[in-house]
Amino acid sequence: MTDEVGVSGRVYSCPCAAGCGGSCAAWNAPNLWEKPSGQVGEIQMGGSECEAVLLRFPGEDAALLADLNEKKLLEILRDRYREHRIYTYVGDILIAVNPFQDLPLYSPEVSDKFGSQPLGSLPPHIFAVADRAYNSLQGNPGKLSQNQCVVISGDSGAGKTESTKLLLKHLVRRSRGNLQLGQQILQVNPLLEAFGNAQTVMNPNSSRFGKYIQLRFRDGAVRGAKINEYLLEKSRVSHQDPGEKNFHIFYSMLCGIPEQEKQVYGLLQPSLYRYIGSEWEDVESRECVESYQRVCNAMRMVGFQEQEELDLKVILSGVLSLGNVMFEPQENGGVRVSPTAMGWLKAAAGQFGVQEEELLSCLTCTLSMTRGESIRRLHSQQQAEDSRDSIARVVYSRLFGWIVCKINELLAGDMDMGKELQEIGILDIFGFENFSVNRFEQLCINLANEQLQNFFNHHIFLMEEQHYKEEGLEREAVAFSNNQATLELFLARPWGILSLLDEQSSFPQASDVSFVEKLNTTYRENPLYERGRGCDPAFTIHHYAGKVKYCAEGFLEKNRDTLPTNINHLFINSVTSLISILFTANISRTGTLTPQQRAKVKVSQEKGPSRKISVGAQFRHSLAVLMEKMYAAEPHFIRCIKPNSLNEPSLLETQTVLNQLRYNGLMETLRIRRDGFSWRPSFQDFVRRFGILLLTPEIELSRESCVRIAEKVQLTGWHCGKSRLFFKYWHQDQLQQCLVKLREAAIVIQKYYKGRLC
Ligand code: AD9
Ligand code: MG
Repeated sequence: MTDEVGVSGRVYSCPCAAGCGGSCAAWNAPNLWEKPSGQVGEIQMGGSECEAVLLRFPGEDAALLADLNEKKLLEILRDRYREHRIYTYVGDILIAVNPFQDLPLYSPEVSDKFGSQPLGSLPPHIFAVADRAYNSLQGNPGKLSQNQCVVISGDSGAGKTESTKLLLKHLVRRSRGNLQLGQQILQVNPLLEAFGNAQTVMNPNSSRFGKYIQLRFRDGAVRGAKINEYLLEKSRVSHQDPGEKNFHIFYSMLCGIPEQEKQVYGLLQPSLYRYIGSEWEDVESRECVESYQRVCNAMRMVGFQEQEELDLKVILSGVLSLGNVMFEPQENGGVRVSPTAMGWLKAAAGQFGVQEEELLSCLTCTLSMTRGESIRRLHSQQQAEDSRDSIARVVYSRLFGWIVCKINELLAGDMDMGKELQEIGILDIFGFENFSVNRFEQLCINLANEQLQNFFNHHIFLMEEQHYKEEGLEREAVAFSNNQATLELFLARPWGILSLLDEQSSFPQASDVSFVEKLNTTYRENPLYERGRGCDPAFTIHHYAGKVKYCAEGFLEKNRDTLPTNINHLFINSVTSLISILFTANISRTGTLTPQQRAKVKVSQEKGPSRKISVGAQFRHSLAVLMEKMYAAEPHFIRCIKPNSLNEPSLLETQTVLNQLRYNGLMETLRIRRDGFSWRPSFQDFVRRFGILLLTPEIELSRESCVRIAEKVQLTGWHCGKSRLFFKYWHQDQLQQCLVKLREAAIVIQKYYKGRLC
């Protein structure tokens, strides 16, 4: 007999130790002997001996283990990972360690098994999280149903997007509503990934946008879905760091479109395009062709009309052509298009459906109105190149927005307004980023992660306190490393980083340097801020996940996101109807444009530009809307862990994992378990398990019995709530030892009497 927290395959003996063959009362008494991870698990009777072999692996819920520390958690994860057990719970949080290989864990049979078994009766799994959300959506007795949200977080390449797909797959299968809609929800993914994902140094299929997918249900059946997208990394269109690539769609289009068809879109040799760059040669693969086919199928399924599909490819070709337009300085201080690049300008204008001269004018000069007079300022070479790249980026990002609109139209399903829908939201947002050079994009991404960490803290700690309150326990608030101050550093008005950035962005004379100077003076005393060293404008922020140094070059421009003047006007009047739609103000609400809408837009254009909202302000707003939704829902957390930086299967690097456990709050969660009252058995469960310690044949399953037991074994520092007891993790050990001693005494007595009888 062992009381050690178990190991899979270990033989456990019945405490009676008398060869009862599994028929005695002790064997059948639940929880009389410690079973690994405190769960009954699957056990197999072991022959004539009264033994059981534990089939379930231990540590499935790390929070239930005594003596919890990061070393132990790491060991558990490593041992489980070795056995391809990639999922582990820490309380109600699921840890998912990326296997980097296909495991037979997600078949329809497994999905059905999860759907049909009681929660908690099967090993940790992502499907179980989906089931928990789905069941909670239906409401429990005495509890109203509430919208649910699943928050998936982790480093780049940790498996967030794969987890999202698995959740969707299981939910769609379980809900068995509109089958066609269910399939469509799953099938739009190749389209989203083709336009929104790219190869990075961290992940060959990295999502370069965040998304919140809302699955809508009525009577348990899925009735519709909506995708909200955040912060597409549009700078990637015109610039990729070494080892990185542009968005997948460019490569799959270039190798997927048959040669003879390419001229329809004006597409040339892939290696000629600057925006594709030197990374071309290794991408011409069958996989690329297949992915192009998947994208085309998805477009048809989403309901793209033939003309729209054609326009879309022409516009993408236009982006590539525009990228090749080069400039050279002229004596008058302005620029002209290099003679060798004139063909590219012509091609881009044709592909965008606009006049070549007008496009040229948008690239080479700025027009402004002063006292009714139109003033023309010539661009420098740098300004002309910036204009070119910003047009390419805006076209691409609007195209992406339009695709998401089309997808949402399709997935809106049959949601009639009569009856309210319930919702499960799944958040797959880019992980915390800390590169050698961190730009404005990283600042926004890391702010989103701060916000999520704050949400996580709020939920975990608030729940803890709420639980104590409900049970009538007076307790001091649990201490935790609160990142509220960091969030305020970003979001406070009027002195937060985003506000100061907006303020500086509105001054025409301000620069990235003056912005950083402003930060330096404002946050002189702030321990979360460090001024940058060296001559480049830079600053460092202490994030919950570590310090990040931001290079402030380009911050103001990216925040302003200025478009060359007249580009809106030019594109709205394009003969390529999709371009015209993309530059219409209400693109975010509808994917198509009626002639009336077109006329209305023209009028508003003539009235002059409306006040433009900065990128930072837009992001702040969408984050606030998202958080509002999430705070109103019941959350479920999945923490994805990247086991190694090489993206290799069966390799778990201790330090890599430890860093992630530390900064994504898991160690903190373990600490709450340790410092708080992590073990909270109900009165009944406690008496059933430890009542034998009172050595009385009949014992009531009551509060009084609990108190008697605890007093008998001289426990200190525990509390009694209204329906349950509150123990520290080590109390369980103490009680367990008492049981062991009792058992040993029983064995001695049995032997003694056996000997006497013989
Ligand atoms: V990023 O922040 O978008 O750069 P993610 O989304 O966290 O990142 P992703 O889901 O793309 O990572 O996973 C990276 C790769 O890990 C995938 O392309 C798969 O090859 C691999 N992966 C992730 N999860 C699983 C899994 N459950 N089973 C098998 C997986 N492979
Ligand atoms: Mg992803």
